[in-house]
Amino acid sequence: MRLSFAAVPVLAALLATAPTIESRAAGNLAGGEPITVTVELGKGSEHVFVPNKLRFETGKLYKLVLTNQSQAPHYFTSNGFSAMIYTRKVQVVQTRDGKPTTLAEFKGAIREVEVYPGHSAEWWFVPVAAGRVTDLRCGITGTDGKSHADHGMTGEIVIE
Ligand SMILES: [Cu+2]
Repeated sequence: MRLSFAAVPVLAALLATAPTIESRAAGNLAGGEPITVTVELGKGSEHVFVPNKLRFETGKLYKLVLTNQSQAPHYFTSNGFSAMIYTRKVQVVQTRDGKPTTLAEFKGAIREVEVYPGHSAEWWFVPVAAGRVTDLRCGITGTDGKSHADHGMTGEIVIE
């Protein structure tokens, strides 16, 4: 390939920006120790999120522990939330011989996690956009034909 003289400054400018891109990639926001936030899915026989108002900050790594100590399975679903975060992983951890053991990890864009009674899942993410969404809900339909969201299992998420 032959370069004209006019192209040389452009190429030099491109090369000059290359180390910047590299150093940005090295600064991994999804690395390091996470801030742990725990949300209970269901409280006894009540279909609720506890707490039902969550607040996060952009650029920080969070470990959102979704724990279900109730008798019914529950969803943690929010399309708005998933659109404002970068998911590092969702994982299932079990304590074996007193030590936490990771059973599985899921990567990629996730917008819904279902947790079964007596278990929990960890959603590791970094908020990348600020905003407020009120579409957190559990869409499971109970025996009365109503969803858990109809019974109040809804919530708000604010990212600052
Ligand atoms: Cu539910």
